Amino acid sequence: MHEIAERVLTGDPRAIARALRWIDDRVPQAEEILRDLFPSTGKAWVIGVTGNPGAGKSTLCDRLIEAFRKRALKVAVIAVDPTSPYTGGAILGDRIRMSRHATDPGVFIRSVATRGHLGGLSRSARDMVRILDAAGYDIVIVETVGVGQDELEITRTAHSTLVVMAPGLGDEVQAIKAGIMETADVFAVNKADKDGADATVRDIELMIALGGESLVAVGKIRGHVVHGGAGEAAAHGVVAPVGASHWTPPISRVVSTRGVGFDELVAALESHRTWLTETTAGQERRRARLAEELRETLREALIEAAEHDLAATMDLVVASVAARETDPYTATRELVEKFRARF
Ligand SMILES: Nc1nc2c(ncn2[C@@H]2O[C@H](COP(=O)(O)OP(=O)(O)O)[C@@H](O)[C@H]2O)c(=O)[nH]1
Ligand SMILES: [Mg+2]
Repeated sequence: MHEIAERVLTGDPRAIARALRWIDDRVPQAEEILRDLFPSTGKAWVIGVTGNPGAGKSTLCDRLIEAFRKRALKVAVIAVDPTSPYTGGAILGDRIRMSRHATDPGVFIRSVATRGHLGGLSRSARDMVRILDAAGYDIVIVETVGVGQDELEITRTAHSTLVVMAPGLGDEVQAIKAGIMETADVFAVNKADKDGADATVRDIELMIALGGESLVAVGKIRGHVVHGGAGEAAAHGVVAPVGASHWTPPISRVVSTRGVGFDELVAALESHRTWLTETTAGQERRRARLAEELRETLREALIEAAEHDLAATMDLVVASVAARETDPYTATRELVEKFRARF
């Protein structure tokens, strides 16, 4: 076993930081470590936190850390931030908002820059989660910066996705339409101390109620199990009974700046975790995610191998397609056959 992997297993923060950096930089040792550590993963509960910038995600994460620490659980946070000039300060902001936990050995906080490596980010996030999982953190929180497609990808690596909404941001409904509904396992309406929180709750309830069949269909395709038409239960923050085949996202009102409503929020998250582990639908979802990951890594590895093996032939084939001696369709089929013949 790699020395760094061994040290990660003992929870050594410096080894953890090193391993995370290797993943971020995509150095070859990263895969070696991930292979070594994989058998020791699968224990942590991974919570994705997403929502519009300014909704209060970092402030809320700080309170979640507090709530889980009170329950004697070790917590790690990965805050994903793009290093754009507009949000460059966000990294520092996240650190500051959670800084009171910096000296607690049961808490590990790390900001990750997106650096524009789009699709690769969800893979990096997933691999980083595995390091923290192997290192013994009971809870790994992944805070994303916004609600775009990338963020949705990242939260899909989570077991439970918490969508943070807040009154007064104006585009809640837009964000919901953008695909958040099929990702949300629990909603937090933050800034419940401000006017408009009730309206935000109603918006979400409405979207859940209107979601209906189309959401269920989309959710299944994406490996999520979403139940529409159950606004009634969600309306009162009632958590769906364990054993239900569908999950209805509950809505919790919180005031993150003051730490109000967090017992309810943690209870809502915990009931989702129980649903995941104890129902067939939940177990299927976890399996679907792993299958998806495997397909993704296989696709990448195959493309890489094929491009490598066929590099020499490619130039010739391109030339003969250009000369109209063959067509791209036949050429592709012949290249695939040539590649397969190697096995
Ligand atoms: N009134 C009020 N303000 C809040 C609350 N939670 C966060 N904020 C403020 O909202 C702003 C954005 O918070 P932040 O956690 O950085 O949001 P993020 O961009 O989603 O991570 C900060 O000024 C917070 O102090 C809350 O519950 N009530
Ligand atoms: Mg933040």
